[in-house]
Amino acid sequence: MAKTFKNFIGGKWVAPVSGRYFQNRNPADTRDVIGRFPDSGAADIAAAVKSAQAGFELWSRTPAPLRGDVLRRVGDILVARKEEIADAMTREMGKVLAETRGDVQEGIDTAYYAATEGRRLFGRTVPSELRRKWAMSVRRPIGIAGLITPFNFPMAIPTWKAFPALLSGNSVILKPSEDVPHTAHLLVEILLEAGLPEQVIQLVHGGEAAGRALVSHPRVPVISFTGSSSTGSAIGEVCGRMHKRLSLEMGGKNAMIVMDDADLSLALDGALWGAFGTTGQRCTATSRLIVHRKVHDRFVARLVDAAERLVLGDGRESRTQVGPLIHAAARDKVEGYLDPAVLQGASVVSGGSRPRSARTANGFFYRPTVIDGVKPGSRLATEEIFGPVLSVIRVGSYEQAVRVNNEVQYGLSSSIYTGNVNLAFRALEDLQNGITYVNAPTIGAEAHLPFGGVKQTGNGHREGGWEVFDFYSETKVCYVDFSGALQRAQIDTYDV
Ligand code: UN1
Repeated sequence: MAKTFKNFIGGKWVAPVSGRYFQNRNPADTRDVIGRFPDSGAADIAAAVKSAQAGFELWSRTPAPLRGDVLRRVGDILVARKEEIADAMTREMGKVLAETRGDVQEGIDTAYYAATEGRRLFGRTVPSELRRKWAMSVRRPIGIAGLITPFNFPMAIPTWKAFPALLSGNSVILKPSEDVPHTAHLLVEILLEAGLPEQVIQLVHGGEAAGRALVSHPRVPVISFTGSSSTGSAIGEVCGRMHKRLSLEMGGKNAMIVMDDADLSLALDGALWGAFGTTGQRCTATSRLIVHRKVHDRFVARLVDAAERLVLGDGRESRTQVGPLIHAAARDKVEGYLDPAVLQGASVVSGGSRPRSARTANGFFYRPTVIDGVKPGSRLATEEIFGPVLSVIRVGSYEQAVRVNNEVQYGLSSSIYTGNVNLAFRALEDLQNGITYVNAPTIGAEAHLPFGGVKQTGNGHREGGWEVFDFYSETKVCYVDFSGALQRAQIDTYDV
């Protein structure tokens, strides 16, 4: 019998009010059940909000450096348990161990970065236009932050959101993806072990019902969501109506540009890692390869050869290079793009089918797929697939490459491989993305820099780095007049 997990609400591990649970299975072998997790709803969210309000009262008054100390201990525990968490994460999410170790590391980096921010959280002090008067700004906590996180970075993304939210003095309600509830459970255990006061964190498992209740609860003023553009729009409508602060991190259709003067071996390594790492299930995944015609045939031939040799399997086996997709619907979606009506004459030059081996028989595997001759503007060139599918688009010039990169609705990351320093810098200006890499693939953002995209990828906020603290704190301006007399701004100084 699979283990039954609970929500964490009101300082206790509790069953969902409905008494309903869902199963969490290993995507590499669906016979392996990780556990049963609460299928929560509005009543669980209401209880979580009540507790989080009490948590906020306490935590918002705790000095920021002390809040940081808790996060430093969280980082220390993550370091000590890195291997064990990576193993559990691969079991529930599927990506290979090297990547789940990286995922934990991203949480560690985020913890230590947030911990030190506790001794900065800078405000500003500026001169007043009046004599004997000070003017300054400070950061204040906001309230309860509702965090809705996706499956592809089961540890890193919850930490990106929760750690800066906590450091800024907010309490947190975390609603993780139904596909990776176990990693979230481990994270909450670690926060408690590190000394976070119990009511400051609530963990509510479940799907749409729980998410919807969280987003629309009037006592939750801050929502941060990473996931699909359609869910992001639905959340945005509610938050707009309710005047909530909302950070959205959504789709991508990231391109790698390979110019005719590129180091092709370097670009090949980058394309394989960018397109097929995490089985293509990153917001930042390389989904389009824009290749200069002078090197197109040579480069695609090498790419196909290397893609064919990638080893699929259980991410916990050391020879595995590519794990499964997260669930059947994700694989069905990928297969839909291989339909001749969608291909529109483009040719599948590698992959394009499920593997046929005993190792992959019980999981949601799909072969790394390269599709050549994709037309700019077609579905394969513009829609996010979130799977191991790379669309190759041939171009004749740098200008055309830029046009193709920019013509999609998304704008998360991009990359250019070139030996020409002037072109590299031009690309940094010309490519319409939140992140652009030179001679590196479209994935691999670091935790201490702002992360996010332009256009339909997001709504202008950034996660990570220094900017995320703007999102999770309110700016309060303080004036102190110690002149002992009424001084009127705009009037007294300029009175003639
Ligand atoms: C995501 O796919 O949502 O830059 C996040 C990267 C990772 C984060 C990806 N550090 O690829």
